[in-house]
Amino acid sequence: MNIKNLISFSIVCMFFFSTFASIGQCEQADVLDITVEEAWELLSTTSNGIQLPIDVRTDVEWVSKRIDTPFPEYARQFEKDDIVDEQGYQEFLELYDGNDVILYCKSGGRSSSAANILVSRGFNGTVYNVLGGITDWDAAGLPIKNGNDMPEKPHLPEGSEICILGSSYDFSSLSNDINEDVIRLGWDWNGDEYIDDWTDYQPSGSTFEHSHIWNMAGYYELQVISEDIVGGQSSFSDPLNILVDTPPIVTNFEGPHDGKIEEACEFIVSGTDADDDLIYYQIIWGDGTDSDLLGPFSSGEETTITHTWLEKGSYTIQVISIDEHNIESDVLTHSVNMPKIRNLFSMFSILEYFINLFHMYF
Ligand SMILES: [Ca+2]
Ligand SMILES: [Ca+2]
Ligand SMILES: [Ca+2]
Repeated sequence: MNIKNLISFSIVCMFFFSTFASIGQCEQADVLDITVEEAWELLSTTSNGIQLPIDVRTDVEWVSKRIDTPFPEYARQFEKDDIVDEQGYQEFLELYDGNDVILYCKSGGRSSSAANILVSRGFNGTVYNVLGGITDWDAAGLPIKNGNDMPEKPHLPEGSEICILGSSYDFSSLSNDINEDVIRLGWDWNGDEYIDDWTDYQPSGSTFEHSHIWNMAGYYELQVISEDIVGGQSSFSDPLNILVDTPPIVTNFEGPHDGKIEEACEFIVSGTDADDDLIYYQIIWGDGTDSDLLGPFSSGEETTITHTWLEKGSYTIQVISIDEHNIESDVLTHSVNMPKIRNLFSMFSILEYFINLFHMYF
């Protein structure tokens, strides 16, 4: 190998070395160790991004004492042993993948190993480890919460007490936590004390909203429960009693489409209600007058009603049915014509005049 070849070979070797070295660096675990003061700086404002502090200690340690940082960077718990476990790791990903997380424990040991597990498994987000853990945090005089009280019973839910089957309705409630912990509300839509939906965590005292669709008619007790981030649960709220019901349908409106003024026209109306509720009818005659509320009738029962128009013209009759819970049907329409002979005659005369004019000139 001459000098020139030797130099070329050396350059190629240096290139490969540097390339592999940099690939190696990219894959290298990259936990960022931070002091408690640096952690507080990150967690006391969102102007430097949102970081989620995660306590990796046991349930008992978590409940007895934890760091106190403001929403939305409030402390939450996920035990180190659960992060080690494959299923637990998947749960961790579902909650926090894509977020920057700050792990802490009592003095930094468990959080360091949990952080290294996350990074080695390719967790998508920056992983910080708090050196010295909650011990140093407390010693530095940073905010701490000790023990836990359960949140207060949530307010009676607000929302419609009569809901139409298959339609979406919004409900709201609120609850306070004496420790000012973030809380979430659990919604039990049918009073069986099984929580059907949880909201996301919000600060204590926030108004929580949730929508729901019932797919079976009947009476329901809607109640909510409040749970703080530490796991303390309130009792259930008082229930909001809700009737889920079906609107009636006007199935038939039978009668003439042509009539004479000052002569009564007779119509037959009937409707049904899937809940077998009693139903009423109201008819808007199109001439500025409405019928009285007719009824009550059983579902499917027919009734007869007459109306007399006093002026010539075309009228659109609107018929609605209302059930005993005041739920209205869709509108059914029926057109009636009270002939306008003279008007029609004059219209035809004008038309005839224009046709003759056309023939004269073209
Ligand atoms: Ca922040
Ligand atoms: Ca609490
Ligand atoms: Ca009904």
